[in-house]
Amino acid sequence: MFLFKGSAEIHQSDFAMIYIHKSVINNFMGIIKDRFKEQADTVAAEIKSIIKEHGEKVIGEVTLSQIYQGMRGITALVSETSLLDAQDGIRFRGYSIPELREKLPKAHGGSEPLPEGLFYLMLVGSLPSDEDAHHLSSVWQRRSHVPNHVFATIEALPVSTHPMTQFVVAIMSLQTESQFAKRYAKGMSKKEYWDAVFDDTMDLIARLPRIAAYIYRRKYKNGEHIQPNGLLDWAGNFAHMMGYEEEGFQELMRLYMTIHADHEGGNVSAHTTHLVGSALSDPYLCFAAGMNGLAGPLHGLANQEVIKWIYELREEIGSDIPSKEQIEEYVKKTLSEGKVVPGYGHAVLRQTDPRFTAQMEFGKKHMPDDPLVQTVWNIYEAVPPVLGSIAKIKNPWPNVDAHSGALLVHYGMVEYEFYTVLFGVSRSLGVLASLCWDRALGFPLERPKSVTTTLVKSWLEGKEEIWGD
Ligand code: HAX
Repeated sequence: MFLFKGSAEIHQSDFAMIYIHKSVINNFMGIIKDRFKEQADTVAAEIKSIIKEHGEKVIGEVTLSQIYQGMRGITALVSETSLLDAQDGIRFRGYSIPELREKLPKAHGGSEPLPEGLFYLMLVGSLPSDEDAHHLSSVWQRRSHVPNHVFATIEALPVSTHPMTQFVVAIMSLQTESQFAKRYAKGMSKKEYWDAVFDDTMDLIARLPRIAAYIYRRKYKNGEHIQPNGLLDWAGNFAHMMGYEEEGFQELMRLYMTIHADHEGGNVSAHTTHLVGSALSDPYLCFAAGMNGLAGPLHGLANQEVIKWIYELREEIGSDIPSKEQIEEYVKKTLSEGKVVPGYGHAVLRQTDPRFTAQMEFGKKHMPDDPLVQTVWNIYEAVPPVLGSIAKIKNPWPNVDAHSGALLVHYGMVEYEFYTVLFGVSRSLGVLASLCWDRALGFPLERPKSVTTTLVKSWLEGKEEIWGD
């Protein structure tokens, strides 16, 4: 048995030389679990007193437009892991992306944050030490075994099946391993829900890179699979299993897995995971549901759509380096055909997404002369003025998906249909940390009220009380 030593100076390169007993890892799991539970108990007590003293405080009002138009701006959820500001973008437990890139633990020799560290931050609520993050890498390595029937289930699908569908089917087949489902079936006390969800969360996150890499190699690399490397961190090993050994790509995966992890609670993948969890569906069922939402083109699938759109643009104008004027013309054509410009706009953000900026900085450092990356930057100059001139579009600025594909293509990952799976692996960190919080805080079944347009009309005619029962 191996992996790590229990000292603060542990590095990824040390892993090869260090053997440790399983019980030490289990003990560390216990430490994270204890820290999480301690935090959750404190917050649960605070919430109890907030509801007791201020439960009737009105925090907003709801208009008819809002219920007909996607519930924008209705504050209706509590999600502890991150908070989105329309101007400043996402903050994870108060830390912005630039702050996290500086403060979170890194792989040895690397300069991008380890997603393990972000997960710890979202789960426990405070920054991890280097040791915490590296130990989490080891815990996930140890729990990453994927049963054979999952691979057999993937193999039962036609290879042409979209990678996101393969991913969701694989997650569903892994549900056989749910501790929560097993313990619930045996008769588990409410007080233990969080504990079983915590265990499932760790197992599921640990196993996702193996599953995603399997789908990638199956679909695009003739089924020539690559065994995990137990010496690498979670994202580095994911890169390795997909067949990318370059340090730059591993660094990109660490950044990618960090910045895509969470975007507060109301986005489709996070909200769906949370909603399904409120029925006490186990984390596998919840996460698979969330991934079905991520697979939509207005959400996570936008990352594949961006690259597709750029390739079509290049083909149409017959050049790999379209000018800003040519891009502008193509944007107008896209709009005139009744399509959206992928990678631009956001339901909440009203500025350039800091996740876009982080990727742009990565591009400037690692590949400033790449023509596709430069095209992404030219699009960034050309698109906002065009979208900004259309009154109905509230945010003409790029979101996270506008940049990611070009960085992947630079390292040779050209199979854009796979990109949303990468997003999904990352998103597990945020939505499952949130699910642990949901169960630890004892959040109940979610059941908002819906109405019919007939009822709305009778409200407007004064025939029915809006606040009636
Ligand atoms: N291109 C063309 N039209 C756009 C647009 C864009 N990029 N962004 C918004 N609009 C349109 C909307 O389609 C809507 O038109 P209709 O009223 O005719 O339906 C109108 O402008 C108002 O939209 P909005 O209020 O500005 O934005 P929404 O909150 O309704 O939608 C979306 C937000 C992200 C769905 C939207 O901006 C969009 O479709 N963008 C392109 C797809 C995309 O990049 N999605 C990824 C978003 C980030 C994410 O979740 N990643 O996973």
